[in-house]
Amino acid sequence: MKKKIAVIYGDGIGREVTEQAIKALDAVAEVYNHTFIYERGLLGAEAIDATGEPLPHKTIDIAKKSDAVLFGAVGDPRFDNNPAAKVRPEQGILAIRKELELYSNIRPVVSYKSLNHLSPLKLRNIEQVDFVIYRELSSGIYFGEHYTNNNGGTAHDVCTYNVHEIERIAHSAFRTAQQRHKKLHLVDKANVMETSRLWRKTVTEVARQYSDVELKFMYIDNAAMQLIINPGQFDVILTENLFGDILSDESGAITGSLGLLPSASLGSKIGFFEPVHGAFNEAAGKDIANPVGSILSAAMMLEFFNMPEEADLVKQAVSWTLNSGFVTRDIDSVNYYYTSTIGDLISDFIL
Ligand code: GGG
Repeated sequence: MKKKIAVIYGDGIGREVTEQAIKALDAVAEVYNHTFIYERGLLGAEAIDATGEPLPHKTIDIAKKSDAVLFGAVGDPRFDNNPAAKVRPEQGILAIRKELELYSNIRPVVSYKSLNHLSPLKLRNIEQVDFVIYRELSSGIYFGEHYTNNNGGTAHDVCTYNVHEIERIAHSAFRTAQQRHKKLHLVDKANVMETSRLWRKTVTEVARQYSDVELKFMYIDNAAMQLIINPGQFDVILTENLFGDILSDESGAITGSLGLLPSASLGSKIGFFEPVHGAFNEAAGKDIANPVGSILSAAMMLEFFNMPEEADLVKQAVSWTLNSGFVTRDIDSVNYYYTSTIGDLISDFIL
């Protein structure tokens, strides 16, 4: 099979982790006789430096002409607390999600027994967690109006949702729950927020079409605690944009490192694949970042290409590598391996 993949490194450690994912994809291509053609685009601070814009038109064109996008990370401290900055790198990632109509951000959280000692799982005698977060990606407070008035003394971030936006991701999440353990938690703040009450009403309606799935409601504050004390109760978590962003980073603590978590962002056409972690600029260029989140994102891309066997092989390679003690510095600060070494081990296993 032949596939065109847009590669966007973005900022910080984006380049070095994405290069390891490409190594894994190249190994898969060799074993299964596929052809993956890569084309590079710019986004984030790297794009602002080169063109003045966080998402140049050329990148949008490259992405739209591809079957999928493999993305690294966005963010650069030069733009933090800088009132003179007219654009921010993060505007690039929000804009490309809108351009590609990516509304469903899927973040699987699977723990590795050999890393349980790093997480609350050990303390609570929990052997393994395996759940998936469905984060709404194209609306909510991220895309509402952001403005100040009263001479900068008052700030506003507007959160808006409509029924259509909720329904489309709810259907995706329920379909996934049907193929898993048939449990879905809607996480919201319906005791306070009007948008959350619309989520409850709409999701309750959608649930009628999925009578085999058990639907439960949970407030975000409770969900944040339950993820630590009893993560095994979750199968599919469905939530809005901001809550999903926060809960998925928290889930990094459950697996032992945020660097392990992958994601897929899907909409009507193109798939967009990126690790959950951000740009971690302090580590950039040092070959110490964890490439597993990016490599597992490439595995999700293979699933999207309808290559389940290939995706499983990548996941097996990751499990073997971690369970054999080959880990990066975020997991073991004494006996650690470099980003590129982990990438080599994983691609060697695939080959
Ligand atoms: N690879 C994920 C990433 O770069 N995250 C940094 C970030 O600020 N993302 C904004 C968001 O995910 O909404």
